[in-house]
Amino acid sequence: MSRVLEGHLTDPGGKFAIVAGRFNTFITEPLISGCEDVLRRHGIDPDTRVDVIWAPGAFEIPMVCQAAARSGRYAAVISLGAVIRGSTPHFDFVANEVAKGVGQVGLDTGVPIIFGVLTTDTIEQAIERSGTKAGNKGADAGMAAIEMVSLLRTLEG
Ligand code: INI
Repeated sequence: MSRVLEGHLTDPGGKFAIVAGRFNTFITEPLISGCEDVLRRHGIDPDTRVDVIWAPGAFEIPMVCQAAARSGRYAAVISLGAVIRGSTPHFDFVANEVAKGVGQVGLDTGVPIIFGVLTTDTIEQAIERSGTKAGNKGADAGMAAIEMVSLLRTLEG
């Protein structure tokens, strides 16, 4: 029988940072609420253990995540943003940079950085994923943060 190592969905302790993009706040605010709600329901009080840090837009999210991770204050950093396709190639540049950058910060710092940035073709798709019929990706990101902190503790211990 194999030994199975996995993260648990119980409070792993420590503080959490949510790094959110101000661009498309009508989407990022409900993502933050969903994330805070799931953390709270797992025993992590947002008033004392969660900091929300605003970046101007998704493009800047990786650099802010890097600063938060390097501060040593957080068990995990959760990135939340909304990149919505328009009629110019701008979407592709922003979407590619944020995905690549967030992944890189996690590997460089060893702090779990969760990717909760929506990249959608339409505003409707973003609305669906921020607390309506396709769930709330902010809540999913909060769960992934708890699981990753727990998993890394298991692997390190
Ligand atoms: N930022 C977003 O977070 N979402 C978007 O959809 C978006 N679009 O499409 O332009 C966006 N652009 C701003 C970008 O993230 C930077 O803040 C800006 O270019 C300044 O560097």
